[in-house]
Amino acid sequence: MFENLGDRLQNAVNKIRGYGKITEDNISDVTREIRLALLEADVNYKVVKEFISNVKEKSLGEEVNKSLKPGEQFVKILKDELVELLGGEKKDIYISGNPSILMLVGLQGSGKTTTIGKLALLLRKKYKKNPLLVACDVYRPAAIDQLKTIGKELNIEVYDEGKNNPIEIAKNAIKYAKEKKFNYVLIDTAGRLHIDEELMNELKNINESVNPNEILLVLDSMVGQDAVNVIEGFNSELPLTGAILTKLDGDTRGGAALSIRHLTHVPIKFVGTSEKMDGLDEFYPDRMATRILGMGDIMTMIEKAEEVIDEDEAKKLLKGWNRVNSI
Ligand SMILES: Nc1nc2c(ncn2[C@@H]2O[C@H](COP(=O)(O)OP(=O)(O)OP(=O)(O)O)[C@@H](O)[C@H]2O)c(=O)[nH]1
Ligand SMILES: [Mg+2]
Repeated sequence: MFENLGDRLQNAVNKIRGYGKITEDNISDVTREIRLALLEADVNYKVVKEFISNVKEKSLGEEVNKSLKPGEQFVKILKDELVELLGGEKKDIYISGNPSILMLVGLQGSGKTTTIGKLALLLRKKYKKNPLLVACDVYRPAAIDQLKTIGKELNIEVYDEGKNNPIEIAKNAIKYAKEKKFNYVLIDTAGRLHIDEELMNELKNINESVNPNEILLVLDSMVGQDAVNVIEGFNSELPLTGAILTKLDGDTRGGAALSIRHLTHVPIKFVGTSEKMDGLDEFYPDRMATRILGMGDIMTMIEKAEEVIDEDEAKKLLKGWNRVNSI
């Protein structure tokens, strides 16, 4: 993912690296290339327009940072704007409930059941949680068995009541989790080909009955631009706390990842990167931006320059402090 975008952005950036000065003239060539690269990566055109205008404005208006060459400063602005576009700070998953309750929702085949397993594994490994999986997809014939197989592979218990009412199952599962001291409950729900009223009502009822701390929408990144419509469809009915983009390992242009946050304000919390149970990463906007720009060497240089700036700032502060103290 993002390989093409990364290559094209790097080409654009290489051009500007050598410039001694950034002007309206020499920057427009480069921003045009960046704009095309983003559009080709399937980023929403409104998002692209705003992004380019921000980058332009900042790079022309920015105070000259003595430690960076103009081209490097441009790269820094580009990276910072990309981080913002991807959501800024990393948004953590809720972990402090006893039990914490999480529900995964999404269209059919988006990766909910697989992701439940991956999340449970991550919560156990990284956050030392004791998770319980709950089978609330009672419609697809093999859904319960699929979750049980995952549970068995990970040695994590699955709560199911066969084809009982999903709302009852969810409520009973929470009771069971409290009794048996599970501190994280992950609810798998049924998917549909399209967002329909029946599915939404069921999800709303589960939400009202168990009041989850997290409702995460699982999205297949292959849906591209349509991701925004899917999120809006779910978000107007359910208070989503985040999204998980799956199948980023596939042949996707990645534009959805870059458009979602800006257009819907729903943060991406995780990304799925393989079919395997360890194929789930927490989403760090900063790391993703660096990966997209693929410029380890430039980034290191920029970070060093920033440290120098910080030192300068610190010295200034210290001077002021000494002055105050000596009065
Ligand atoms: N390559 C890849 N495959 C994935 C990823 N996440 C899920 N899959 C695959 O996508 C397919 C569908 O996954 P499921 O977990 O069954 O999806 P679901 O949303 O539960 O589907 P329904 O219950 O039918 O709505 C499976 O073959 C998974 O192995 C991912 O991040 N990368
Ligand atoms: Mg499923």
